[in-house]
Amino acid sequence: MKDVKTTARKIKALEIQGARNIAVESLKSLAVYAKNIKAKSKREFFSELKKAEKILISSRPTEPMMKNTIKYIVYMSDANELEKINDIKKTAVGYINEVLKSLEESKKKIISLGSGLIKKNSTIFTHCHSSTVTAILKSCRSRNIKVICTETRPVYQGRITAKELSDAGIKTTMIVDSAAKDFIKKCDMVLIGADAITLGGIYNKIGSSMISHFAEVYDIPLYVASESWKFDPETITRGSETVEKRSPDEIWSKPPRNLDIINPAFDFVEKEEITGIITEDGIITPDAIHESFRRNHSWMFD
Ligand code: RUB
Repeated sequence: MKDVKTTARKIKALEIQGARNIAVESLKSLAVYAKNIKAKSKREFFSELKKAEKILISSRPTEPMMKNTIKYIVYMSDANELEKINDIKKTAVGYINEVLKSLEESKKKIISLGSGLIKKNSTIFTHCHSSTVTAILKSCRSRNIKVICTETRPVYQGRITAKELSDAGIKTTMIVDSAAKDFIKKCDMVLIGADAITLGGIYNKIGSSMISHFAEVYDIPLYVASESWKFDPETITRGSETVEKRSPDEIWSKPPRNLDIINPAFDFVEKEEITGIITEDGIITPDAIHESFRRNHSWMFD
């Protein structure tokens, strides 16, 4: 369980950040663990696998991509007649590799679709660090694009974006989050990632809803780059995600006594403010992503 615990700790500490990286690293640690589970029966094997599932999922409650992919692996590995532990292990690891491969494929499709939206000499506004967004932007580096990125308080994931893009030779400007309004106005497009997708919209890094409001006010198209794995089926009945609140220390490590600090990690962008979600199934609306999720992941609705 060492790898699983280390990965969960790194996710909590933000050493691993971004929905996709979190899902990929969790799956990799689960593969190492599944290979080494010492179980005498199928029941014992799945009980151990589910312990790891719980540890990983609870490291970041607002991450359906990690939750959905792990649940898929547990479900598929359990849904067969195998009894020999070695066969069960091989099957589970096989499903993990299959999902990791499919994530690579879907990322390629998203990059290709996203890149099709970005015109020569255009200016793109982004927020936080989304590996999907930076991959799209880097694929357009020969088009003389400019990127405006926020620093992303409180823990500055915008610096990861800024470094990645400027290292790739893209003209990148960083602003403080609260300067967003006047810069969005001058952009051709806002492009952000997503942590979770619901019927009503998407969740992404805190500040995303402020950005989407300004994009709407100034009539700037706002696209979200995300795999359909980020749709959260639990929100079909529950409605919304529970937004994780992070440590007040991230905002002020030695605050005055009696000061209340609240540090939500994500906020909600309503579907009316989203021009399109760039997914492996095409550029679609949040409503359509629900259908695409149901089609691609029918196992969840059995
Ligand atoms: C990261 C964040 C990213 C999404 C999408 O927040 O909000 O925009 O996770 O990223 P944090 P990706 O840094 O708190 O994890 O496209 O890489 O899945």
